[in-house]
Amino acid sequence: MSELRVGIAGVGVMGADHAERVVRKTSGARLVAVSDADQTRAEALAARLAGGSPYDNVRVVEDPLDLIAADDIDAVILASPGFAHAEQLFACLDHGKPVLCEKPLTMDAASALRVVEAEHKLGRQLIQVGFMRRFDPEYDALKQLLDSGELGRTLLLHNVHRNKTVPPSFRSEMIVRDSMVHEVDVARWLFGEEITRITVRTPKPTSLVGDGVLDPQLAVFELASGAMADVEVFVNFQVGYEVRCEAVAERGSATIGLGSGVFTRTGGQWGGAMPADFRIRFEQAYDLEVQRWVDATVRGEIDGPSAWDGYAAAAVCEAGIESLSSGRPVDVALADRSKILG
Ligand code: ISE
Repeated sequence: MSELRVGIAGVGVMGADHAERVVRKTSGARLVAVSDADQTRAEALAARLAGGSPYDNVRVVEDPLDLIAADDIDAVILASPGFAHAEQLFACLDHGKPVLCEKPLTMDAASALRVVEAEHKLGRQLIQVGFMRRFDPEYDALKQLLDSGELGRTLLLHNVHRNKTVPPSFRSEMIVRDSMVHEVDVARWLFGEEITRITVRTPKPTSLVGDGVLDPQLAVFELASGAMADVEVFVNFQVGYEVRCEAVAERGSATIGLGSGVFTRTGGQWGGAMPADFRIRFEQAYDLEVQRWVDATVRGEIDGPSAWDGYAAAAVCEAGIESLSSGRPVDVALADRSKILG
């Protein structure tokens, strides 16, 4: 396979971004087709990409399942809404199509586990989950530092995750499933172990979004070894996009996410710009994620978070949503990995 022919299902904010990325920044891949529940949006995107050959023939496919089945599509990027993922992932597995699936893998742990089992039955990994922070150079450097053992064993993570604003449709549960899920993955990845318990507490909510949305949220994750991670997620922070992570280890700590943008000191003041959203802050991570997914897919592999990682995150978020309403710690019900994957 010399050039990977890619189809994208769902071209809202993230899918449209990935379409541009595949066309303009990714080598060894070619965007063949897009689909979206909003046909007009898909057509507008295809027209926008039609600036010059060879991309002036990106076609719009009405049904995402037809896009997945198409003979001229080798691999799929799923950026459709989370509730559509399960059906589309099963279709990818049925057709043997490698897929880069935006998070969440699916909406609940039970369906995510069915996806893991179906992929395992096929005997090869076709699913990679879009936890793009693993490709961010700062997170990557932090992971390497912690793994080197230079700071001793890692004991704690403190995380901050703030969006400037989110659409009004963003409910309290989505703060767990769509935003906090990134820290769930970061904690599992940096510690290299599973989260066994989660507590989500809700401080006084911001008055700037009404309708009972519990924002910000504070969560504590407990990991199998007894290590812990905390995170403040505040998705209507108003100022800009901010993601920080401090790892505390036996012989020191390391922080990332302090220095995005130009930091100035002048006229008795210091400061810098804040990115408006995650597409700017994590642009390099998304670029690397897609390029490495394309390269690995051509080799017949995945290179990043697996279906199991997507399932484990879904199981933690499900427990987190339960804790969101009770405020109490909830144990994570995770299937036995060795029994499922052998
Ligand atoms: C969004 O869907 C993302 O995935 C961003 O990375 C996250 O920071 C944001 O809170 C989510 O809404």
